[in-house]
Amino acid sequence: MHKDKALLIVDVQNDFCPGGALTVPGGDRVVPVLNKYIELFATNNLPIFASRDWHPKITKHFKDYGGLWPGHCIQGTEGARFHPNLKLPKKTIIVSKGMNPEKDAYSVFQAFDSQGKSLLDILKNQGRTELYIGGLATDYCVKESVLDALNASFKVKLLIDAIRGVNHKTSCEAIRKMTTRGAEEITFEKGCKKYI
Ligand code: VGL
Ligand code: ZN
Repeated sequence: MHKDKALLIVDVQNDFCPGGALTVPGGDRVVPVLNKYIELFATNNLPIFASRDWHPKITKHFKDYGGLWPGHCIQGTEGARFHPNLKLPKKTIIVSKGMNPEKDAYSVFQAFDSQGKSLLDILKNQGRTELYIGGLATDYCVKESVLDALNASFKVKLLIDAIRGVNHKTSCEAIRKMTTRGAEEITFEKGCKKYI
């Protein structure tokens, strides 16, 4: 049965796409590919989760307050919205992270839904054991999310055709680390359709 699977779309938000405050090169190119995964999961009645970076205006995550990054994905702004071409179904479960002004939070396992439930609790309640993970950015949120998923004993399929990184070298290193730890690389054409 397929019921153990879920799609997890990481941070496909305007600020991480060209023209955004923290552009990931080619970030928007994951959108049409993710739309194919979305359609496949939706037609098979499998759950779709979308995480978003959801920062307060003032946070230690931002350069101005001691962190690494220019301001991005500030709650309620256009930059924090999902890319307009990402076709998320109404049933998509949206989880938000990065709200604590004192802490960085890259992994989706630090994200919560609108009722304050953690992603891990939701997945466990639903009995999901296998996560298909894609989105932005390969070398930060995708990497930390995949490693946390593996540590929590999920099987992970890394959607290699639907991720993009901030930096080429660190993205290559991230992919190596994720696969070494047990994530399996798949593409939509090779690997996805055959399983679902
Ligand atoms: C991310 C840098 C800063 C990400 C979030 O979603 O990968 N990267 N905040
Ligand atoms: Zn952030």
